[in-house]
Amino acid sequence: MSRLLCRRFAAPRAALFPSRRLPVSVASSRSYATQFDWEDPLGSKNLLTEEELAISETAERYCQERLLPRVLQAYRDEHYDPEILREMGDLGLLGANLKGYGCAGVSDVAGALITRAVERVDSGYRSGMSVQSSLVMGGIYEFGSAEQKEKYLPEMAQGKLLGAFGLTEPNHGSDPGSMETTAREHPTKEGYYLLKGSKTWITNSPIADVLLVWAKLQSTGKIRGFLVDRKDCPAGTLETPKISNKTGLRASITGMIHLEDCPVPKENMFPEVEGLKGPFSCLNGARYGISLGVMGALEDCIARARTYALERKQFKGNPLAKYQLVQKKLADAATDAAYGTLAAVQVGRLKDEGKATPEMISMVKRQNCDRALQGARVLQEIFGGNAVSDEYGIGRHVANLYVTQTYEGQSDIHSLILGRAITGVQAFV
Ligand code: TGC
Ligand code: FAD
Repeated sequence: MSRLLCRRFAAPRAALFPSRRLPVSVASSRSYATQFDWEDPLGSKNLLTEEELAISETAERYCQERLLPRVLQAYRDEHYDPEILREMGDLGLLGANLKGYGCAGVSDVAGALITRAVERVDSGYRSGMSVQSSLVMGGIYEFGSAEQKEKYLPEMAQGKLLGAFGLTEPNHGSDPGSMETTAREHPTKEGYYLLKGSKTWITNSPIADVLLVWAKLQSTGKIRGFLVDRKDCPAGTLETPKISNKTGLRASITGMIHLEDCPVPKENMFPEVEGLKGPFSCLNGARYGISLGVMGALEDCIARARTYALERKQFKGNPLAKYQLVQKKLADAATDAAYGTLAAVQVGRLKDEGKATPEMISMVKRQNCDRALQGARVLQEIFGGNAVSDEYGIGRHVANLYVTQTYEGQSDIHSLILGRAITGVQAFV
């Protein structure tokens, strides 16, 4: 019999069937925490290790002290400062859950706590980091040759080499399997492929030193991953124009990738992985990071709306916070943030133990992005006309969260992934 069961059977009858007069010891063992923490309503901190709490605090401090003061102007100017990735590298925040190559080797949960800290400030800053850490470094770590890992990972971990991940094309977003970008054997230069095609909506592409481009090998028709090293591309074979005038994610930099028979050495191709398994495996890590990341954005919306509701007075000098409809908006959003956080931590724990499935990640990515966007949109109402001023920050989160719901698999696409897993019936074809 387990010790837990022994204790239960040995318990006094009154403990199992409590009367009105409970013994003091039983009453105190069933007592409640006195203080409800509106910033962590379901006590998710209790699920974290000391190390994870310390990492989270370091990341939160950096983000609040160094990123928050820059974001308003960066968003207005649609400017991304690559120095940010170098600062993150100095703190060990890049590729933090990878082991070796100068990476911190922390848990997946800790890695996601970093994304939450960054996204509390701005989803665009988190985007720049996710692409570097999960999509490019994660891809090289999982599928790169020993030489590719040695060559790229240490400098990427320091933010000295910047990465971009090129999967989406102008004609193929949700359906990357139909991509048109190709790689063919160089007709005259042995050991080289020529890459041809266009990618669009690519985070970091205008500033990236190394672009992980997914292309179909002409000889086999199979998708392969290529590390396109900008410094080695002859003039006119690689262009990465910036996409300007975005309505969301303006503090990140987004662009296209045009490849015009760009020569790439064979040793820059991922040696083994073929097909969509390659890019989708990279996406598992990034989608997981987003699931906790967007909870940071929602929490920031809650904090901002709560402060505003307490300070703004309408009708007989009452703060908005006194009104029931306003309280319900805050209660709904806080509940979504608390549930979403617990779910993301649980999936991260399973991921750390090798027990997570891609469908679990689809579930938390979809749910948390949807609830964060919905919550932010409703909380925006509390600000009335002032929501339209960028200085209140809420409109920026709403615009950003639309993008998080769209990229890395739009929410309806994740519904179909889940629907397929539940029914066994494929909805995509
Ligand atoms: P499907 O038949 O489902 O799968 C093809 C092959 O891929 C394997 N696979 C996975 N492997 C690992 N992890 C996953 N999550 C995987 N999902 C699928 C699968 O086992 C199969 O392998 P094999 O060996 O049998 O060939 O392929 P499909 O074409 O039917 O896929 C449909 C669908 C809708 C699920 C898929 O195309 C999809 O997820 N579409 C969404 C596209 C997307 O997420 N794009 C993201 C672009 S990158 C980006 O947005 C970065 S933003 C970054 C930032 O700024 O933060
Ligand atoms: P579409 O595929 O055209 O879909 C449009 C709508 O139709 C969506 O709502 C979708 O859910 C729906 N739809 C499509 N197919 C179906 C179906 N079968 N059933 C039901 N509904 C369907 N990509 C990269 O590769 N790398 C990046 O770094 C990157 N960064 C990005 C940064 C930003 C700011 C943005 C906006 C996008 C980025 N993307 C990136 C691209 C992103 O992943 C795609 O936008 C996304 O996958 C959706 O593709 P799409 O825009 O072509 O939409």
